[in-house]
Amino acid sequence: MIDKIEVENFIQDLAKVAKVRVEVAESLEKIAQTLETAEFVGKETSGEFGLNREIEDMKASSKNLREGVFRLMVLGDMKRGKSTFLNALIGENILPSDVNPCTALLTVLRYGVEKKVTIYFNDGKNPEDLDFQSFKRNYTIDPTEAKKLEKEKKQAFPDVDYAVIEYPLPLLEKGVEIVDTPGLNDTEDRNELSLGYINNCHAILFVMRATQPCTLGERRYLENYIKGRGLSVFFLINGSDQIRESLIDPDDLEELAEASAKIRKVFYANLAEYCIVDGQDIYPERVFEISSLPALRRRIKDSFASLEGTGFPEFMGALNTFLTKERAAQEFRQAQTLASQANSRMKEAI
Ligand SMILES: Nc1nc2c(ncn2[C@@H]2O[C@H](COP(=O)(O)OP(=O)(O)OP(=O)(O)O)[C@@H](O)[C@H]2O)c(=O)[nH]1
Ligand SMILES: [Mg+2]
Repeated sequence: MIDKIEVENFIQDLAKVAKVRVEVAESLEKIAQTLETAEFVGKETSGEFGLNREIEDMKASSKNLREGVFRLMVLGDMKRGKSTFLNALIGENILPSDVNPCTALLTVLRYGVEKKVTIYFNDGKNPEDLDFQSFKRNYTIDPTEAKKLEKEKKQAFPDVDYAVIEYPLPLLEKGVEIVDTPGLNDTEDRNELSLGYINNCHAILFVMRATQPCTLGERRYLENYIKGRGLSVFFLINGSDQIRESLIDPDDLEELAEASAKIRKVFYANLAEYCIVDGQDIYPERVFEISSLPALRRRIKDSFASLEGTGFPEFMGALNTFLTKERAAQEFRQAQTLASQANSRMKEAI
């Protein structure tokens, strides 16, 4: 009986959330339309306000709310294992990953009955469907090319907007999408590709390396791009298997425990402030030590293999709680942030 009441309550709550979602979507759309009119009138008279970005972001967010899309963005410095983490999650080696700079496109992973890749262009060209082999071959940059482009401050595929991979992964049902991004680096122009998409996402999976705890660059990205955006951030401390490899004696368990404790301390000192939600410290629900490569290897051999010891079960548990319990609150928080950002930009422009 108790179960039945709980299920009914749950369904009622979901219906309420769906209703509020549409209301918030309509409000955002109205604000965007009003600003669009203001831009149009301004253009004819005193000049534009320069709010096109805000208008686009609010329209995208309104569309997401209507369609029930919830987007998680995988972000991090170069070579932290972002693509390997996603491949491990899928259980197949689909996203390009390498020791060399590699991911060159924003790649959105969404639910589809058939496995499929589509490239979307920004120059009016029709979208291109291709197989996974051609996707890896044609849209991965080699290291010399990457260095050259970085020097020239050019993008690898300037005519591509993003790629979409459709995949029959249960996690992606119910409108969850995960975005793989090119690694951040110190070229602002290149980062713009990943960071420009943040406002289309609700939560961040920030991937770091256990053996390079919180580099200066990473602290800067968090400070400049993540703080104060109303985003929920999960921190994935990847490559935890490498701590052992880096010891003088990999079989010395005491040395391993000591090294791990030291690393944990550094992460806690730097990440704790990003894990305070409504005044509460929820660090254990936001920071996870994972080993993506061993997890991927196990899943490629056997898709039902246990991932015990790789940190994946713990992270997946927290992500599931987040997606079922906190998702709606996060969606509304993000809509509020976008509206108030547009408000302050408008005031500045006036
Ligand atoms: N030992 C170990 N190696 C890993 C792990 N995760 C990733 N790697 C390796 O690290 C290298 C980089 O991995 P990627 O997944 O391409 O990293 P990325 O962050 O997507 O790189 P960019 O897209 O170029 O920024 C690859 O050689 C992976 O095999 C891990 O958990 N353990
Ligand atoms: Mg990558």
